[in-house]
Amino acid sequence: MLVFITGATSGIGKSTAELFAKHGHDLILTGRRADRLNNLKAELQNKYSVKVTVLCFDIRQSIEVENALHSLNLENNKIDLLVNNAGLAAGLSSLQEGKLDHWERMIDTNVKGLLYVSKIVANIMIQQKSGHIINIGSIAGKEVYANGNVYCATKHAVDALTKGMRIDLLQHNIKVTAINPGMVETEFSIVRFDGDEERAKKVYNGMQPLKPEDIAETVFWAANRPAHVNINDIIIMPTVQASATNVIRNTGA
Ligand code: NDP
Ligand code: 8X3
Repeated sequence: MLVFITGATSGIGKSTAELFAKHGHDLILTGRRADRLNNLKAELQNKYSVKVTVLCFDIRQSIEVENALHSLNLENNKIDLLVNNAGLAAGLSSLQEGKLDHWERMIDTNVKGLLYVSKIVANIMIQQKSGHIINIGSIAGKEVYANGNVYCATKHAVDALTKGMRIDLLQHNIKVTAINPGMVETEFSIVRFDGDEERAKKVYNGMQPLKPEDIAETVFWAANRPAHVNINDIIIMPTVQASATNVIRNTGA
């Protein structure tokens, strides 16, 4: 299998890359941090003898996405799986106090970036007459929570786009799946709070969040169902989380 994963420099994308490499699959990995991409490429190629291609680009820039994807030399290879994972939350504040820069980063990355990559890869898959697209959504795409406004809107957009893609690509034998995690400990909260690691740590205080490996295993499972089976939608949470905001914490009090 050839697996294309966006946002593979960290967290869920990186764990997913590691798991597919461990199972012998070749990879195309993307992100902005070239050093991390190159280190991961070297590590996975040495450890698992798979072929790893890295593409360094900012998913918000449609020209960068087009140039990077058109530079791919697929030869006789097919892209079997696209994992649309690159994404972020920026800020956690009321709409009236929100920062335009945060909103633009989230909308441009989570919605427009996902669209730029999906259009090109979907056309490759149409030529191949097969493929599978897995979108990493969120519980924030199923529920709205206080101060989550724009992040929740972008993940609701991912939910809608997943359904739209599934309908549009049905006639082309392309599966479309959404995997929607609750709390996963990655660099997500550090990015959300603009690098404030102390504040990020508090998000997971007294509770056991999911690990990025848990989501990687879910992606791997969904990608490895028989040809006639498509997994439409999964919500996956830590055992101590029941909804976006209902979390049991052991604070030691
Ligand atoms: P991380 O911050 O650990 O990873 C995010 C990845 O996205 C990085 O590889 C980053 O690469 C990439 N990325 C971000 N912005 C851009 C950009 N402009 N261009 C290219 N790549 C970009 O977070 P997670 O692993 O947690 O997040 C992965 C996905 O999971 C996101 O879509 C997130 O919304 C979703 N999610 C996360 C949850 C959580 O609790 N952690 C829960 C539910 C969903 P680089 O910085 O190198 O560009
Ligand atoms: C990330 C999960 O609850 O912070 O998508 O929105 S949450």
